[in-house]
Amino acid sequence: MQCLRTTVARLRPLAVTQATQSLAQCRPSMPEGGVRTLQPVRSLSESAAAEPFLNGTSSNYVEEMYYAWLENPKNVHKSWDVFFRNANAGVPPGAAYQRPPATIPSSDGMTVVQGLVGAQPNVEKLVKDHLAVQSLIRAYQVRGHHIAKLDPLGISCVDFDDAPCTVGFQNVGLYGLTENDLDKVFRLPTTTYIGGSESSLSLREIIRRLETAYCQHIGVEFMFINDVEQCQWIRQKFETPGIMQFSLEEKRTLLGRMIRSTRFEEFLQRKWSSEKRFGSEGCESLIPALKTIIDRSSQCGVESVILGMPHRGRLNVLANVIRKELDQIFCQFDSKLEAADEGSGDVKYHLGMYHRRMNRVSDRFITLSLMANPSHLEAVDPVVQGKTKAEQFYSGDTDGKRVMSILLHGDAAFAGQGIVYETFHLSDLPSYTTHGTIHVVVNNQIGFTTDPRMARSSPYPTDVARVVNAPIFHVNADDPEAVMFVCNVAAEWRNTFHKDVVVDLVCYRRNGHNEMDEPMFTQPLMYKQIKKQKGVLQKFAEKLIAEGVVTIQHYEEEIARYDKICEEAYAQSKDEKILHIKHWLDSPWPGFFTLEGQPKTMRCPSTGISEHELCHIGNIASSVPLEDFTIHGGLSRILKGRANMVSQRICDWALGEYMAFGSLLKEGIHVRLSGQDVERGTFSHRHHVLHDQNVDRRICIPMNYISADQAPYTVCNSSLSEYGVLGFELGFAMASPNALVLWEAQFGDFHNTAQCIIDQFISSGQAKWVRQNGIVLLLPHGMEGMGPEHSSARPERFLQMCNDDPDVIPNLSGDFAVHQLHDCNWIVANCSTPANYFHVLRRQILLPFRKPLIVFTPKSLLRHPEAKSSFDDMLPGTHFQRLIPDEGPAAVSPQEVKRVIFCTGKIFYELIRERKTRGMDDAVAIIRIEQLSPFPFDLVKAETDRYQNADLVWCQEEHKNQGYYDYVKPRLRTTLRRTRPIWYAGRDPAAAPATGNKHTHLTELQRLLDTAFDLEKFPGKPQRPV
Ligand SMILES: Cc1ncc(C[n+]2csc(CCOP(=O)(O)OP(=O)(O)O)c2C)c(N)n1
Ligand SMILES: [Mg+2]
Repeated sequence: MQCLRTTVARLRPLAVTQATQSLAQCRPSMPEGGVRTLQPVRSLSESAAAEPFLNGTSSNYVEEMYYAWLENPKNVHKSWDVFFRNANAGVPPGAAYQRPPATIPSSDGMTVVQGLVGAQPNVEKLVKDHLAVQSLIRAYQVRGHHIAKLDPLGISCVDFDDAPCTVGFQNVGLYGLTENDLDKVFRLPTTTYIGGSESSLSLREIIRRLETAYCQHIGVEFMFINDVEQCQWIRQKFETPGIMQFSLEEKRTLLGRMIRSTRFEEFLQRKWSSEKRFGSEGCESLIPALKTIIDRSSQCGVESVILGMPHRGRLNVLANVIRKELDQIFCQFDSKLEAADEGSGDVKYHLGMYHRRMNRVSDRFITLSLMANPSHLEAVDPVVQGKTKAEQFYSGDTDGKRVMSILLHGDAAFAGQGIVYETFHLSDLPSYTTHGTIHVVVNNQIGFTTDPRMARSSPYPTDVARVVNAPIFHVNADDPEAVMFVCNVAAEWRNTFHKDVVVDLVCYRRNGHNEMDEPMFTQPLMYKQIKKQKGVLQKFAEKLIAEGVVTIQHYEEEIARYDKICEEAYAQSKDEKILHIKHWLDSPWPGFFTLEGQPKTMRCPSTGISEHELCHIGNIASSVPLEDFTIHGGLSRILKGRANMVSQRICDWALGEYMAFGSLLKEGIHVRLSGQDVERGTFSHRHHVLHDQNVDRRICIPMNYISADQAPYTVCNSSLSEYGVLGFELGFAMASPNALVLWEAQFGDFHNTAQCIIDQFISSGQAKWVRQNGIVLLLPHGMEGMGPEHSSARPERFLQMCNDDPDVIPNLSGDFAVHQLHDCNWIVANCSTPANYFHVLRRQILLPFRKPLIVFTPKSLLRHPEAKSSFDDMLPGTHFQRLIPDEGPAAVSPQEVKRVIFCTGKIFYELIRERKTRGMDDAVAIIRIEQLSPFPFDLVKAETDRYQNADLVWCQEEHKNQGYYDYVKPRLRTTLRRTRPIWYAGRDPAAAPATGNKHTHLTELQRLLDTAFDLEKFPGKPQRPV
C-alpha cells in the first residue's frame, strides 16, 4: 500500500494541477463558439482540495474524465458534466459537485433528467471503482516488472526493499475492489492499450491482459519518463493484445541464430578446452538479440552500426554478428603463430573489426564495426560515442538516421563504473549526441565472483540509465522470442525518438568467470541451480518442434550444417602461417596509407603559411563577421588588440592558435576543439564564440567565416567530465585522418580523471591495435603560485610512457626527425612561442601518419609581452622547431660560454629575465627543448658540441621528482656519451606538485634561479663521465 501511496502522491500534482494547467495551455479554446472557456488553474486546483472525491487516487480518473468532457460533454456521466460546468463557471470550492441527475428514458424515448436526490451513492461507487481500476492499471505499468518472470534461474537478485506486491488478482483489495467486482465491466482510460479495439473490459480480463503485457518474460521500466507521448508509445508496444507474434519464418531464423550462437561456443570448448574465451553460455540469446537490433535498424534506414562491448561473448559476436571469418578467429588460438605487424598486439577478445555486408532481412548494405577495447570495463563507451558522432558528422547524418551505436555491458560493470554515467550525460548534448544508443546488458547476475547484493545499491544494474529517461526493457534471456520482441521495440524506439534505450538480458553464466574458473567456490547454490538448467537452445528447439514450426530432423540438420562450417574453418586456420593484426582494424582510413598500410611518404612539408593568409585569418580573428551584433566592451578591446598585432605582424598565443586552426580549415581540414569552457578559454584568451549582448543565445563563431569553401569548425564546451569527454574525442579522431581533434583540460591537473583513456588508448592504442590516432591534448601547465591542483599537468607521467630508448642514440641520418615521429607512441611538446605552437598543430595534419600529441600549454604566457611571435616565423619554409637554440651574445662566442641551461616552456622567460638582471648574457646560453619526446638527439648534440667549455644544467620549475628531469637526464647523457655531467637546477623533490603558499612559491622560484646562474654552484665537477 505504501508503494501505491507513493505512486499516487507523485501523480497527484500532475493530474489535478499541472495537468489542468497544461490542458489549459494546450487546449485553450473549446468547440461551439467557446461555450466552455477554461478558468484559471487556481479555481480547479482549489476546488480539488475542497471536493471530497478529488483526492489521492482519483486524480488520474478525473483527468481522464476531463479530457473526455472537453471533447464532448456527452462523453461523460451527467454528474461529471455538471461538475465540470460548475467548476468552469467559477463555483466556489466545495460546491462544484452536485448530485447527478438520474437518467430515465421517457415514454417518447427522450432522456429525462430526474432529481438528484438518492442517486449519489451509486455514482460515488462507480467513480471510486473506476478510479480503483485505473490505479490498478497504472500499478501494472509502474510495477509490473517487479513480478515479471525475468530470471531464468528463478532466484532473482533484484531487491525492491521488501516493497509489497501491489498487482495481481489477490491484491485487488488494496484498491477497494472485491472479488465481486472481477466480472464487472469497466471503461478503459486512454492511458492503456490493453483493450485493443474494445473500450471496456471486465476487471478479470483487464488484469489478465495486464499480466500478459507486464508480468511474463518481459519487464518494462518506463513510467519515470517525463514525456507523455513516449510513455504512450511504449504502452502501445507492450499492451496491444496479441502484439508479440512472429511468423514461422521469423521463428526459424531465430532458431538458426540460436544454433550458431550455441554451437560456436561448444566448438571452441571442444577444440580449446583450456583456453580463456569468456564464452556467452547462459546468454546465448545475445546473438539473436544483436542481430534483431541490427536487422530492424537496417530496415529503418541505418547504414552503419558501431559496437562497443566487453569480453563476454565477444568472439561469438565477431563470428556471428560482425561475421569475421571463422578461420581468422580460430587462428588467434594458435599461440605459435607469428605476428606480422609491428607493436605488441592484444589478446583475441579485445580486437576490433570492420565489415560491410548485405543485410538479408532489409536487403540493404550495412557496415558493422566492433571497436577494439582494453580490459578496462566500460572505458570504450565514450570512444564508441565519439566515433559514431564523427561518422554522423562526416556523412551529414544530422539526426543519426544512418549511423548508430550499440553498447554492450556486463551487469556489474554497468552499475559500478562511473564512465557509464558520464557517457549517458553526453547523450543529449548538441555537440556530443549520437541521437540514441541501444544498450544491451548481459545481466548474468554476477561479476566475476561477486553477487549483485555486494556490487550495487540499486535494484537493477540498469538504474543508471534512468537519469536520461531511457526506457529499460528487462527480459528473460531464456525466452528467445521475448528477447527478439524487445530488441525490435528497442530499435524502433531509437528510430522514432532518437534517444537511448536499454535491453537488460537477464541470464546466467554457465561457467566460471572464464572457462578455467570454479564458480562453486563462491556461488554454490546458484551453480547447483545452473547445473540443473536446461540449455536455452534445447528448450527453444523443443518448443518450436512441439508447435510444429520445425521438425526434429530440420533442427538436427541445421546443427550439423553449422558444425561442418566450423570444422572446415578450423582446418583452414591450420594453413595460416602469420597473424595479421591489421586485419582486425575497426577504423580503416582508405586512401591515407599505401595498400600495404604504410605512410605514402616519410617527409613533412613546411608548416608555414603565406603572409596574405596570416593577415586574412588575423583580420577574421579581430572582427565580428555578423551585422548588428553587439559584443562585450572588454571583448572589443581584445579584438582591437588582435588587430594591432596583425598590423605589427605579430601573434600572441591565442592568435597563433587562430592561425593554425584557420589555415587548416581553409585547407579543408575539419577542426574540433572540445573540453570544459573551451569556447571562451579558461583563461579568457580564446573567445572563439562571441555572444550578442542584447539577444539571448545569439552567437557568432568568426572561425567559420574564413572562406566560402572551408571545412566546418566545431568548438564546444563539454560536460564537466574528463574521462567521458576525452574518450569521446579520441573516438571522434578515429573516424578520419583529415581532422584536427583537440581536447583541452581546464587545467592540465584534471586530466588524470581520464587516466584510463590516456593509458589504455592514447599511449598504447597503436601498439595494441595497429590503429593510429592524431588526437591533441592541450594541458595548461606551469607553476604560477596557483596551488597544488592548478599547476601541473604531470609531464613526468606522459614522458615516462614514451617508448623512445633513453640509452640509445638513434640513427641520425636522413629524415631522422620524421622517422623518429613515426616510431614513437606519442609526441610530447611544451612550446614557448605562439609560432611554434602554430607549427606543431599544423604538423599534426601535414605529417603522413597520425600520432597523439600532448602539448603542455601556458597560462601566464598567454599574455606575456615577450611570448609573441613574428609573422616571419610562420611563413612558407618555416617549420616547427624541436629545439630553439640561444640566439643572443652567448651564441656568438660559444667558446666563452660558461654554462648552458637546457629548459622547456615558461621557465625560459624567467631565465632570460634573470640572466639579463645578472648581466650574464654572454656567459650563459639558454636552450629550449620544445619537443621533449621523441627526444631531439640530433639537435641537442649539435648544441652540446657547440658549447664545449660550458657546464650543462637542466633547469625546470617543477619539483625534482616531477617535470622533465627524469626523462631528459638519461637522454642528455646518452647524447653526450656520458662524457660530461648534467646538473640540476629546480625545486626539491616533493609529494605535491606545488605549494599552496604564494610566498613559498616565489622563494622557491628565486632559489632555483640562483642555482641556475651560480657558476660556482657545482664544484668538484666529476672528471670521469657519469
Ligand atoms: C575497470 C575494470 N575493473 C576491474 C576489472 C576486472 N574484471 C574483469 S571482468 C570483471 C567482472 C565483470 O562483471 P560483469 O560486468 O558483470 O561482466 P561478466 O563477466 O559477468 O559478463 C572484473 C571485475 C576490469 N576488467 N575492468
Ligand atoms: Mg555479470
